[in-house]
Amino acid sequence: FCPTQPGRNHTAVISSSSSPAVKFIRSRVERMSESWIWAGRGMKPNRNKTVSPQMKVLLHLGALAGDVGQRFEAMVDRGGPLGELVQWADLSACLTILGHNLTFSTSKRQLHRSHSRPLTFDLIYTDYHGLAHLRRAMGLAFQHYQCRFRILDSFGTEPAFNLASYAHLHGYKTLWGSWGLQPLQYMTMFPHTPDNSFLGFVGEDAVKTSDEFKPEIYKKDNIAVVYGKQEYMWQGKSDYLEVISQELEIHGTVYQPSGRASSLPGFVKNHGLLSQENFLQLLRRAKVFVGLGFPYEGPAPVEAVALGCMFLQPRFDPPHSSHNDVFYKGKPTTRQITSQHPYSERFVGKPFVWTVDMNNRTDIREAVESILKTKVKPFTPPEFTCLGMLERMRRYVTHQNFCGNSTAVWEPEPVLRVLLGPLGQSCVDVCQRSALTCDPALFHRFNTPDTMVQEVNHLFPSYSPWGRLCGLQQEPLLFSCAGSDSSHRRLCPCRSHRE
Ligand code: U2F
Repeated sequence: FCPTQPGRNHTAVISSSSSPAVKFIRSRVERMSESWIWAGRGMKPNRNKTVSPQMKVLLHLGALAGDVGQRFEAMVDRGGPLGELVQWADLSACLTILGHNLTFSTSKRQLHRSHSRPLTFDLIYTDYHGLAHLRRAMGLAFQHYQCRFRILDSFGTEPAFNLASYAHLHGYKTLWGSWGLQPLQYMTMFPHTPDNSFLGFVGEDAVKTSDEFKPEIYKKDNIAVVYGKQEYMWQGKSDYLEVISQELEIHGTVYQPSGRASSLPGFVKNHGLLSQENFLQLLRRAKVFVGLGFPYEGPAPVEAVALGCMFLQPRFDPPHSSHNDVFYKGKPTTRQITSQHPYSERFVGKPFVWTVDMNNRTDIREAVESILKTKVKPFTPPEFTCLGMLERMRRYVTHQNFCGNSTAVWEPEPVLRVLLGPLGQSCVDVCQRSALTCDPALFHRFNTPDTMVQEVNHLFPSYSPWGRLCGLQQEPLLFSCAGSDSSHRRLCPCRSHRE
């Protein structure tokens, strides 16, 4: 099962295999195995033609362990979040294809067993819950070995929240942050900020293992599938759905507890929560996938577009953020969420993604009419294909080394363009406006103590027009592409990138 590096041994220790979460992961990996193998065979050899060393990797799924795990497991078959499981499944398939040796752990107890004792691994992928388990299991060694950790962190952790002392002093203390890791050790579900590493998942269609497009598989009925596995997500959305129902038959996949009457609008054809395979089958028949505003930033819209649907979703004006939204409150990010799925809105866009004012019937109706006049082919952004994920993970595993003194700079070193942004803009925005990307590993090239004052401040290096002061960053852990405020003009390390 290892086309890229034949002859290598793999042991994937999958425990508690009867748990609903592990079952979900296992069935996803099995369903997609052909696509993974096919993509593995299609990978170009490493630039320098060397075989990268086989790593001993521990995957510790902290969210499935202990009391938190019991609550998570209980929700898997009742409409609870599955996005994280999608990522774990794809990460384990991807690392297997790359030839690494995996051990899978889903309980605190397993961390004390000899086959999964953390100290014996080159790399440890875990999540925020798992970090706490590892600290307990590793004792004093935790500090020493933390450079080997990689944290699956869907929504991201910005540098200002990561450094405990700084977060405490400046009001960035949250429930999750403050571990003081390198910001690139946090791996996100979408490319939120280049301060973190973008892990992603695979959205492509497993049926399409070769490049040819088979239109007969995607024969569309006049139906819309609504995004929302639990009833509460539908509350207050009837008017919006009613407008859509004038043109399309509305289908749902909402978990329905037995013996309880449904509160969904009468025009909805509810299938109940479906297995992932059946859910994807339904999307294959649908013209539109309809976002209700929650859940935020999940995998389903990418899957829908990959299966030839258009995604219709609400715009958030004002944007949602940790300041005004209970879900983001306490998350270590200052991101402003402009719609249910900002990645799709920004990077995919029309004709695949339509973002509307949910309270404006004319806006909704016009979007639906335009959608019905539009034909799209299944589309998967390259970064969400098996091949894209394999290439990205190979580069991370080979080049990201947080254990030495070196900062992770890609080879060959990119050309740096230093841009001075306007007040209030982050370096993510400043670089993006010039079709470049911010690279936090390049801050050190111009953050040199010539004439500038030095300070510990996640907005530095920057220029403040009021005091006419240039400021340098003193603490490398606070180099931040994401930081912005209205009194600093950020000085940004931008470089070109592959679209
Ligand atoms: C996100 O979690 P969710 O689980 O709500 O994310 P979704 O985008 O809804 O989908 C996760 C998977 O569930 C599958 C579907 C997706 O791959 O194919 N599925 C299914 O198997 N059966 C069905 O009937 C319907 C969908 C996000 F990922 C998390 O990080 C967040 O915590 C959560 C809340 O924002 O949203």
